[in-house]
Amino acid sequence: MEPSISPPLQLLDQLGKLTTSATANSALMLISLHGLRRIGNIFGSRLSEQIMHDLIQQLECAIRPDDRILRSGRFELAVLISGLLNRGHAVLAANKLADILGTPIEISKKERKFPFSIGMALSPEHSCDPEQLLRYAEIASLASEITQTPYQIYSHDDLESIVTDWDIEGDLDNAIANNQLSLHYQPKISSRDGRLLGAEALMRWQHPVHGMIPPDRFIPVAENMGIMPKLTWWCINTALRERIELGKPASSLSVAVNISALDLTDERFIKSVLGAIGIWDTPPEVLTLEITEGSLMKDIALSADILKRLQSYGIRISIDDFGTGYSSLAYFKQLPADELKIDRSFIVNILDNDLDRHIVSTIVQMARKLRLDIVAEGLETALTQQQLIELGCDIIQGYHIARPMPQAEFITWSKSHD
Ligand code: G
Ligand code: G
Ligand code: MN
Repeated sequence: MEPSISPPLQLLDQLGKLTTSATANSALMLISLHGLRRIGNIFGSRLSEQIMHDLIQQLECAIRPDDRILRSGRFELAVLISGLLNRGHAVLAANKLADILGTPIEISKKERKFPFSIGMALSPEHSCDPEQLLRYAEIASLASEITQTPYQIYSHDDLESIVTDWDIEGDLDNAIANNQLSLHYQPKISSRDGRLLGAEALMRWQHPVHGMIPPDRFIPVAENMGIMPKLTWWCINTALRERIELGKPASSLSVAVNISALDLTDERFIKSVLGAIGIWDTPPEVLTLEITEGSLMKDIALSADILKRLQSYGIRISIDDFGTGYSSLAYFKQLPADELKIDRSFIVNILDNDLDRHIVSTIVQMARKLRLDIVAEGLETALTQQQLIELGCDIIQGYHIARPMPQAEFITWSKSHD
């Protein structure tokens, strides 16, 4: 028996015919019915096939006679819409189809809505070549899935970010070995007398092709790849080693390292931190671990336990971006903490927003009662510093004091600051 050609190739074949015969603009929409796969798993293929069949019929009724629907996979459809006057009409068509797919279906006496995504590429705007068009629609469909929006029209930015993510993934694992990572340091100082108390270490990645990649961009990728523990390990060791090189004030200077919530899902993290302070002969109380309040909420019991055990060795715990995590005080109570960092979104506005000023003032008072150090981050002006002193905030950090800088620059800065 001859093997039948695969659905994607069939689709390309059909697309070729349709794009050459289509007179005006056309659009290719790829519909992925993620929810249907689940229904198939739970209730069996007979039901998912029945639903697929009904959906195709409804979609057929909604499109024009010249348009085509093809089944491109078990849970995928391709819709080719032709004769579009402009992009706006493609959006109208996508909305119409999304409405149909978003209508709840009754299964086992329950109304269920199931997730789907639609990616759309336009011809000739994006490409006239069927293979390119299909690729672009697939990328848009991925963007629709990631952003959880009913549909996305292809944009070159989507392609760029998918390509760089892919590049980043490939290179991140080797970034440590290839010496592409470094730490920048941002001072934390006493708000009253300006004394230098410590520094926050912030990771930087100098990529050979993409240049400086900010941590916001590569840390989520590292988390997805499962190599975050390795990066954190590098970060802690580098910060402790470089702290020794800081010179005169280093013996009392504390260094803060950001850790990821994922680091706190594995008890081996404790050993790895203790190992690092052993190697670098660091007094535990000069190492602070900053953890974002919001990121912890998933498995609070285990994370809190790991943090408590680290704290019991004298390592300091700082709750970063405090106030943005939607957490209740009951939840906060479970967390061990030595320091709270008030998120910079509150600090930026304290001069002209009464509510933000009250919030900061309340956090400062609470922190005092709990005997926690309180740090204001994102301090950008002298007036704000004055206001923070009045509110009782002891420690400040922000561009007004200094931007994060490479270690050598930080050494010079700390000498001239004395
Ligand atoms: O440094 P900015 O310098 O752009 O940092 C952006 C964000 O990345 C901040 O929220 C910061 O906490 C985070 N970040 C920077 N360095 C590290 C790091 O070494 N580990 C983790 N987990 N986060 C970091
Ligand atoms: O989330 P975390 O607190 O770790 O974030 C540190 C981030 O804040 C880094 O990206 C750092 O560059 C940035 N940052 C530090 N000081 C300031 C400041 O004064 N203003 C602004 N907008 N960002 C700052
Ligand atoms: Mn931080």
